[in-house]
Amino acid sequence: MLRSVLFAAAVFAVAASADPLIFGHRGAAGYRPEHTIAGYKLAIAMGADFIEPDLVSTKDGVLIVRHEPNITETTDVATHPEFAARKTTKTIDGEAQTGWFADDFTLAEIKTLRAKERLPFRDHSYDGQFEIVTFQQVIDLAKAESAARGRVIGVIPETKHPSYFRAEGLPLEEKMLAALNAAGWHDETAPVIIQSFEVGNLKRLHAVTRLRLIQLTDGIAVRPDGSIDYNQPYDFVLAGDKRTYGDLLTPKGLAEIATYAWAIGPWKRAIISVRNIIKDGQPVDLDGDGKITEADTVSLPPSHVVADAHAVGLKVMPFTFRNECVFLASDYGCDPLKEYQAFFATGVDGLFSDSADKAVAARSTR
Ligand SMILES: [Ca+2]
Repeated sequence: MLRSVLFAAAVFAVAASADPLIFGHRGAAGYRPEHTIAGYKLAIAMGADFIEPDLVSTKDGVLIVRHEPNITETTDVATHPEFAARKTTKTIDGEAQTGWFADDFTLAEIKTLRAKERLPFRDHSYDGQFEIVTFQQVIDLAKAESAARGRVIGVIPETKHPSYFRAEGLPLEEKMLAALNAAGWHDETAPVIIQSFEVGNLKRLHAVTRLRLIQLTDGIAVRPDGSIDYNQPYDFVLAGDKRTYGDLLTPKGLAEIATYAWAIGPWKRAIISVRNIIKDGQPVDLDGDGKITEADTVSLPPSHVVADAHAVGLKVMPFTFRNECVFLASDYGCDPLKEYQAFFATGVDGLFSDSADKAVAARSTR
């Protein structure tokens, strides 16, 4: 009797919970070059609730959407002879990188470039077709698509390398907030969530805006046994704070995040990790393709992160979900719907997907 009552209560709780939000990661990065209007439009057409612009600054202080200051891999800049002399080496968050950087180009110069697909195994037929867009263009698109479709399309911008850009004299946060406020978005009722892998800039944003904030947490790698090797927020490195993202995901760390953020956006391996099968001291190539990828892993039981975050009032929205078999643990049998369903079952409140169509399809079968 008691058991059946508990079961009924559990069913009610699941039925009453809100649908997890689907974020179109960099647009529809599984199908179109990332951070392009075409990609964002496709994500919206596929049912994404929010579109995700990553923010970096041009030399003249305009926010454009790119995943990193280094635009070498995602634009055709290397094929422009007039910019050959701009190739340089910079240190970003402690890492030396060589290439072309958004903060060495004016917006007018950026507008002469075209986007290209980053990953070699994805569709390159759209390379060279789409311009690099500003944050304002993404806001305008979300508004226009919301009006045209009669449903609200949210925007979930990420401040990329905020300490780096502030040190360069091109801080992101003030301009981002000004653009969001000018769009009429001021508080937690707005279809806006602001992301950062750094902590300090989110705390400063919390002091000046009521817009929702999401603390991203990263990791370097999954060890063969499924434990995670965690790195640090870069502002912690600069401040001499020794804590890692793993520390932020403890109950104590989550309680601190809850003082300034609405949600966490963890690397998905903090929620469901994976491990290799070890034979003779080596990981077994389960799919026999000659390479060790996530396809050669098996999933571990979910961690306590979702429950611990919910216990302090934080939503949980992990990244990144992708269709390709090399990104899917072997127990999903190369069916991305099974991965989404496994994560939805942990109680996550949203997720970042390169392929919003699959995420929406999986959500509809919850
Ligand atoms: Ca393999």
